[in-house]
Amino acid sequence: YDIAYDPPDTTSALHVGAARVLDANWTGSSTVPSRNLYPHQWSWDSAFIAIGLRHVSPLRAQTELETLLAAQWADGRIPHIVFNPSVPLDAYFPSPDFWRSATAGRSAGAPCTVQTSGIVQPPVHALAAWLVHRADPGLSRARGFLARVYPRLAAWHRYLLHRRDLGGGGLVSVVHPWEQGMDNSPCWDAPLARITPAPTRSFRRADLDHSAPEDRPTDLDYGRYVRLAADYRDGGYRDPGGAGGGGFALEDPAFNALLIASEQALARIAEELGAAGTARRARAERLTAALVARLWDAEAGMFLCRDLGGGGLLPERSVSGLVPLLLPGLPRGIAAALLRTLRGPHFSLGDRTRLVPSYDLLGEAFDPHRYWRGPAWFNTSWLVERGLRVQGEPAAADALRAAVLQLAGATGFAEYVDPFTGEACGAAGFSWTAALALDLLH
Ligand code: 9WN
Repeated sequence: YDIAYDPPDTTSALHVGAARVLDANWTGSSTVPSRNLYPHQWSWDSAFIAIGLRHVSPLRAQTELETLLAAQWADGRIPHIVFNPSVPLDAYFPSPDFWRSATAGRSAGAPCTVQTSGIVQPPVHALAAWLVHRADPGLSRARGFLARVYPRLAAWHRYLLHRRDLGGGGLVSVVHPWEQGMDNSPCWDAPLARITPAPTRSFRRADLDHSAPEDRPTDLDYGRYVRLAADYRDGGYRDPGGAGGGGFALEDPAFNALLIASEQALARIAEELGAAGTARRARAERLTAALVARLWDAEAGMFLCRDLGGGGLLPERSVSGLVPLLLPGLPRGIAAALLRTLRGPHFSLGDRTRLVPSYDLLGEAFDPHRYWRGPAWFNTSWLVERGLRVQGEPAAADALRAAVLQLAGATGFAEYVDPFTGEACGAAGFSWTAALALDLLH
């Protein structure tokens, strides 16, 4: 027995490491996802970041969301990027001079005080706002946090539900792969094949200055991303603009499940502010029914993406189709099937994988290193961890939580990891990895 032996406290080391990443990536009013690769503010990153940051600084977490919401467009959309004017134009592509929000987005009500992109990202924000409030209700009330963000969050949901129901079935559509957040998912291969790529010489990618080409989307992917974004911009960012005419329009399970979870959070926020949450809860129920009616595939045992360009339900299996586990209102049989799929050969959680792979291990397009075509990401694993708790699977949730914490620390808070080996891929010191590890520590 050695009385001087003091085993290292790995929990607090992880806490300190994660808090350091968030400090290093803090700009004074928001947090960049990664200093080199993503030097501006991203929409769904900020929501995940706020969820973790609330454990370190509830004030900074509130500020993170307030900064993002200050860039909201008059039509209600929250842009997927808010640009930092002090970052050089060539540090990230596409830069503000590509999006031209203040001019091209004028009729959609883009702000003139700040430059933004014109597309959106998944609506995690109301959920984040509610969780941030809960971390320090006293500070939140003293600053009028919820009272100030509520109208903006309500307008955001209104935009999605009224301007983006391109399929007419009650769900929200995305009009660009960057909107869904899983940029090069094999789910988009078929619908993207219809898009004529912009010539590679017409733009210069900045991402390859900071990360390995084999971990990133291809030049051909980028040509199509650029074409779609430029067409949307040239149409004044008007909706509906993506569907029909050979464009790109899809109903995605994760995007819609996050909207439902956020609508439930908005009901709680309304009640906290002394209003009624009943209509929002009823809407969340209707959206859940639409999700099941339009995107559930009993044979696949999971939710799939619907291609509004004529492709119907797309056969590719992505982690997106497991995210609806988050929803407490999911029919029991569907939740049970999703759990079987998560543990089965396509995702193999708890068997061949410890974090949830982004794409089908048995899929033809599976690649353990290429971005959203197989690697495991921390935000989707966090969502599935929450989902396992919602569905009454605490042991599986505990195992996933332990894996997130261990791999976040071991990889230096990597952007994503090889789903079999846990090897780090993409950027290091990635903000949402640090933030969501912090959240699971608490
Ligand atoms: C395009 C910031 C963002 C994430 C996305 C992720 C990646 C951007 C890019 O980085 O997308 O929006 O340049 O590749 O796919 O989910 O929000 O971290």
